Amino acid sequence: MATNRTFTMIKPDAFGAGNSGAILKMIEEAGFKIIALKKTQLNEELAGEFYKVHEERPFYSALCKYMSSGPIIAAILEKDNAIADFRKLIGATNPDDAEEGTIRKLYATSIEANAVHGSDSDENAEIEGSFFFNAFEK
Ligand code: DGI
Repeated sequence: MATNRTFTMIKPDAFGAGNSGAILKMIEEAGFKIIALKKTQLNEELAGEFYKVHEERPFYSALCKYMSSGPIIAAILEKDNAIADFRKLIGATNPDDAEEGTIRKLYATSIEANAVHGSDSDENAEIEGSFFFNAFEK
């Protein structure tokens, strides 16, 4: 995957609340092009694999349960400076700390149910995108 790409998920809280359309609209209006997109649902094992880097953190088990608790939308996005610009658009991990107008400020309900995922590096964007999409889909 090119370095101008990032990977996102609309998490179970935001999907369940019917906010997927509004969030995708914000993403497109911010200049991101949708390269790949699917609705799916993780089970705990797959969520555990996706978040393996957090395996030692105290919230890991709760995070895996939460991320497999309902449908999600997974997407690969493209834009110049995609990683940094998308992290700015979604805001801080904890919605209490997120800036006004960010996706998490608008739609997240807690540090765990924080509406969206955004990759934190080019390398992780590639790994995470490939977790959900094969070579023909991206
Ligand atoms: O890159 P982020 O999603 O902003 O944050 P991260 O990579 O540090 O953590 C991944 C996810 O794990 C985050 O979106 C929500 C969850 N998380 C992070 N810190 C906490 C947490 N969940 C709980 N319950 N408590 C935490 O302190």
